[in-house]
Amino acid sequence: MSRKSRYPIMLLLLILAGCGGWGNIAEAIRDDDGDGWFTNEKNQLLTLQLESGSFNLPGEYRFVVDEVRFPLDPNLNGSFSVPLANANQVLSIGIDVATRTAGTNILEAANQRLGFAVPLRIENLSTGLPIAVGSTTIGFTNRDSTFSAVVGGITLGFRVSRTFFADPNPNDAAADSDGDGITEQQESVLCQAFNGLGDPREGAKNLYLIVGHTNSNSAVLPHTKELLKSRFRFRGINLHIDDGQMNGQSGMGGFMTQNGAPVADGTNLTVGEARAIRNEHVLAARRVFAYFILLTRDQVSCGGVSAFGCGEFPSNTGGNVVVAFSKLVDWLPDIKDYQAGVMMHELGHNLGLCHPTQSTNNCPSGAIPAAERNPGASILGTPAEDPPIDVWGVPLPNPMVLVNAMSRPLDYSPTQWTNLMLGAGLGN
Ligand SMILES: [Ca+2]
Ligand SMILES: [Ca+2]
Ligand SMILES: [Ca+2]
Ligand SMILES: [Zn+2]
Repeated sequence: MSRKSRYPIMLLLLILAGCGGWGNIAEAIRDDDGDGWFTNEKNQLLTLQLESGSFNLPGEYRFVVDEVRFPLDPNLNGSFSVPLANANQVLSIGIDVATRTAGTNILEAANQRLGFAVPLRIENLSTGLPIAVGSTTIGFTNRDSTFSAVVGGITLGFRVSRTFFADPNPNDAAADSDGDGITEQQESVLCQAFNGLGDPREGAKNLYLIVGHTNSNSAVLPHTKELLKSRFRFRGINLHIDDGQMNGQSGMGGFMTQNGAPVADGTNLTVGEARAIRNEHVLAARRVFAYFILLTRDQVSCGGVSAFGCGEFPSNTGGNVVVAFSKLVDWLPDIKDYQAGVMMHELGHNLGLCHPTQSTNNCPSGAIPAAERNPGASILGTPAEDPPIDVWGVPLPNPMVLVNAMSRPLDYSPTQWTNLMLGAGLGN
C-alpha cells in the first residue's frame, strides 16, 4: 500500500528530533526490508480481553465476538455459566476475544492513534436453542484501557492491552515467519487494508478467504461465517472471510459475473471457470495470498460429474480455488449447516486434505491413521464413501448418503489438522 502522505512522518521526525536526536528516531522507524513492519520492537499488538461480566439473570451465555463463538469449545457450542446465586455479581471471564496489529501504517495516523470496532452479540443458551440477548459494537483504540459495555441488561468489562513486537524477519519482506503462507509484506497489506487484521508474528496463523457468489440468493450466510471462523479459531487459525466487506472495510468478494454477464440459471460451473471469474474480480495483488470460494446457484461440474463442490489440491498452478453449490434449495434457508460443510470440505482439499478413505501416503498432505479413516468423523467424508447397503446379497446405493453427509461434524480429523498444508496453494 502506498503512503497517502509523507507529511505526518515529517512532522513526527521534526517533533521527536528536538528531544531524542535524529539517530534515535531513524533507528526507531527503521523498516529495513520495506515490508511495512518496523525492524525494531515498535509494531503494535492490541489484545481485546473480555475480562468480566455482571449478569442480571442466571443462564448459559455465549459471546459472539468478531463472528467467533466464545468460550471456544470443540462442539462450537461453549457457554459461560451464571448460576442463580451469582446473578448481579461481577464474575471473572478472562477470554482474549480479538487482536489487531499496526506496523509502519501507524506513522500515518494522527497522534499515532488508531480506532477499532469489533461486533459483539450475546446469546443465552439455557433452553438449548440460542436466544439473542443483545448486540453492540465494541470500540477501542491502540492504547491500554479498561471500559465496560452494557448489552441487554448485562454489563461486560473489557481490557485492551498494547504490546510491541519486532519484525520477525527484518531483512526479508517475503519471509513467512508464522508459516501461514502469507509473506510478511502481504500480512502488512492485510493489516492496512482491513484495519489491523494481518499478523506476522510466529504462531499467528491467518487464513484470508475471499468468497464470491453468482446469484443474490447464493451469498455466504452470516451463520456460515460464524461456524467456520469459530472452528478455525478453535484450531488456532485466524480465518478472515471477505464477502465484499471485512472488518468494516471494503473487500474483494461479493456478487460476481462471468465475462461481464450474470451466470445464467442452470449453469454448472467448473473450478477452472471459478478461477477465471476470480481473476475477473479480484486484484492480482490480493488473490496471491487469498483462498477463493465461488458459491453458485446450481450444482457444479467436477471432471464432468455433477457435484456439490470441487476444490483444487495444492500444486504449482493451483490450490486456492473452490467452486461450491451454495444451498440445496436456492430459495430456501440453509439446511443443517450444509453451506458451512461444503465450504469447509472443499477448502480442505485446497489445504491438501483428502477424503478419509483416501488419506493414505498418496494424499498430498500425507496419511492419517487407519482409525481416523472414517467418513463419518470428518467433514472430508463423502457420500461416495458410504458403503452400499446389501439387500439379499444385492448391493444397492445407500439411501442415507445425504443424511450421512449432513450429520458429519464440521471439523477435520485430528491428524488432518496436523497435516494441514496451510498456504501451500497460495501464489496462484
Ligand atoms: Ca520490516
Ligand atoms: Ca505469514
Ligand atoms: Ca500471520
Ligand atoms: Zn471432496
